[in-house]
Amino acid sequence: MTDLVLWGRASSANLQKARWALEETGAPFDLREVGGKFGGLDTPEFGAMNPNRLVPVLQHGDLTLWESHAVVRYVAAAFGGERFWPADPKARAIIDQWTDWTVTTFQPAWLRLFWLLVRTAPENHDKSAIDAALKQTVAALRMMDAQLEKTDYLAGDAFSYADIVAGVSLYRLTSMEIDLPSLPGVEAWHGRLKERASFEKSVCISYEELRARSVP
Ligand SMILES: N[C@@H](CCC(=O)N[C@@H](CS)C(=O)NCC(=O)O)C(=O)O
Repeated sequence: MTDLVLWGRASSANLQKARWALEETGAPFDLREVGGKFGGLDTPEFGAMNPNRLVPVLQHGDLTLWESHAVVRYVAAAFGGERFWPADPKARAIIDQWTDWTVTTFQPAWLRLFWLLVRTAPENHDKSAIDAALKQTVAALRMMDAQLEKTDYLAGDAFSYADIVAGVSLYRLTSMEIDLPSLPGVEAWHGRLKERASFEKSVCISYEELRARSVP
């Protein structure tokens, strides 16, 4: 029995951030699947937990928390020690910098590409929109690559919260039908993340249930 409950569907990128952070700490938690094919976001009970009606939501005793990054930071503070969110202000500032950049620049680009390619039926694919989203995604990946040629992880030589927030993109980016340029720094970083059981368990998850099908 645990009083730590994570609500959301395993195929959600935002849920994956929270799940990965929890797995990193080893804190026992229950995953209760809601959202997507599981439904349940429109009930009064879910609305009382999260008026935004999105996943993830974390419950820990009397705390109910939504917004994936707030959840990751809470998990880090409550269970992580300094494992992926150190207290040192300068180290934390660089982690926050890469995290904020991911949320404002990298994530909108790769998620748009994912929506255009996977969540839109093939007959409705918009080639020019796909090309534009791919260009933005590659520009962001090149920025990450330049950093990852210098350091093992995004915010330095230690794994951090920034790697969780950016790393949830990797399974999708490498399994979508796109041509990515050679990015040795990003590829080496992906290899390092794959060595973490928490990454494999939380992120390397089929998204086929999200794929838009052609209408026969
Ligand atoms: N800013 C929110 C966004 C959450 C969000 O967009 N969640 C999506 C899944 S990634 C969702 O709940 N979609 C509805 C559904 O799964 O049914 C966060 O970071 O937690």
